[in-house]
Amino acid sequence: MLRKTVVLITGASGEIGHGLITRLARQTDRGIITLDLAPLEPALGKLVQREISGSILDSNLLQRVLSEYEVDLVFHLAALLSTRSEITPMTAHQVNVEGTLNMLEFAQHQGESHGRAVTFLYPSSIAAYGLPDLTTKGKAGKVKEDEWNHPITMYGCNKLYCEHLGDYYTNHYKQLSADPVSRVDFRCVRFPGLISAATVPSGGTSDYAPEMIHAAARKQPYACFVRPDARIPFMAMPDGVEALLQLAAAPREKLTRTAYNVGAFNPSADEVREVVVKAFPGAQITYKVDTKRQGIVDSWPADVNDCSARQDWGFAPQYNFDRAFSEYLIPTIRERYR
Ligand code: AKB
Repeated sequence: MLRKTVVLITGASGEIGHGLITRLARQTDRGIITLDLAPLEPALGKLVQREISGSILDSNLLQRVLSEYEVDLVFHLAALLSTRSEITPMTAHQVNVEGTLNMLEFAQHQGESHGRAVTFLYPSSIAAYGLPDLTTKGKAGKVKEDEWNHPITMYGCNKLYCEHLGDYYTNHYKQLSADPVSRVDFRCVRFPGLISAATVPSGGTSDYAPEMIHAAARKQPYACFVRPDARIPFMAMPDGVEALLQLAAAPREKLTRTAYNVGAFNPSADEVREVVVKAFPGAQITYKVDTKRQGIVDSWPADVNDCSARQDWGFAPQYNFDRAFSEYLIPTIRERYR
């Protein structure tokens, strides 16, 4: 029996999955299958060929997917984010590392079964960086991919290691065997904090910015857990989704790296607050700094150098700080809570 050729999205019911399914369903004629513990929103469920309920840690389930479908593109989005990972580091390691290893093996076996490389898209994060103190962060400026790779969080360690695992599967897989054949084409975007108008994040440390906006739109008070001057890069979700799709479509020979920084704007927490208060007059946003979560944000760069992504595969975000708020976040979020 012929297997159906499909795109597989893990962790599809999360924030990136939400945007990716909507956008991908418009552009691909291949079916989309999803794998997640949590169900998709009903409207998203209608856009996919099959919604599989289960875990990336379930090898039997992955075997069944392999026998039924010919997958040649994987978006492996399933992960525990940085704050949640600090609460349950062992679970984070299982999901973020062992889960990713399972998915890389799955991709290799898929590729072996149909004879082509499986393109494997992996969202890494600015959490892969770790700057030792604020003076260094201030001096570092736009951090390049190979600088400051000393993450201080479980999640950051998981992400950085999985970037290397992906590189191993693509470039060094079973290098001592007589005839090693890698069937995984691993490509990775290091995302800044992503801000979506459609979903509220959970479990991340960059969540203060999206939480501030969604709380103001819902007329709820919000106490921001970082200092007003805390600064990291952010990106509007449509640009994040576009980055994944662009990198997936890039000719392999153009790629000079495994992991690519992507950036868009990098406001301080107070600059976000100002724009939110202007859009939602009366918004009650105060500060109640959580020194431990602040420590994590302080270890992340204030900005990233994304020249390689721009040069190699034409990354060009559509939303700067002003446009992200005036044309995407504020109107869409306002509509959402009307
Ligand atoms: C988190 O805060 O954990 C994520 C990230 C920056 O990767 N949003």
